[in-house]
Amino acid sequence: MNKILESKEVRFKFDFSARRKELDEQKKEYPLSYKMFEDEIPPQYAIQILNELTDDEKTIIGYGSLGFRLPAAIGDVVANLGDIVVDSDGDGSFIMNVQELATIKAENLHVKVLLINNQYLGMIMELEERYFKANRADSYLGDPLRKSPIGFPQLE
Ligand SMILES: Cc1ncc(C[n+]2csc(CCOP(=O)(O)OP(=O)(O)O)c2C)c(N)n1
Ligand SMILES: [Mg+2]
Repeated sequence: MNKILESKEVRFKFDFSARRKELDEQKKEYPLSYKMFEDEIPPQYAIQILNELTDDEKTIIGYGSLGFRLPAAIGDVVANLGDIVVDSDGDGSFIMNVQELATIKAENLHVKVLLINNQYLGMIMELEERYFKANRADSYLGDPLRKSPIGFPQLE
């Protein structure tokens, strides 16, 4: 791989300033807003607090492919890309590669996890609500009988 990269003279550019500028403009145009529901923690609130508690430059989070973020966070720690590495993950995404907790333990890596545990493949549930009369197709992640919802351990 190294030889290929060298021979093709691939240049890695880590200058995200244009994208950051674009995002800053979008944030002004579409400021974050959400409802609070008594004891429930809206995911937007959790992410907002994460942003407040950490410095954007040093916190690495992932978007998009499920199952990607936990292993990606491991890679970030190993590559020493951030002082604080947070895997901010949905429960559906997290369980896709949950075995990597063993890697974190074995290698004693300082990966933090902010788990948005809503017991659902939430985006799928929204599509079911909108287009399929709320007919569920394995989007619920808990006990199918709903007697005892699954829980996640308190990770420290
Ligand atoms: C590897 C992969 N498989 C399927 C999808 C399609 N997909 C997008 S969001 C989603 C559900 C995500 O559930 P969760 O991680 O719990 O997040 P939530 O929407 O509940 O916040 C799925 C299945 C995807 N993005 N990546
Ligand atoms: Mg979820």
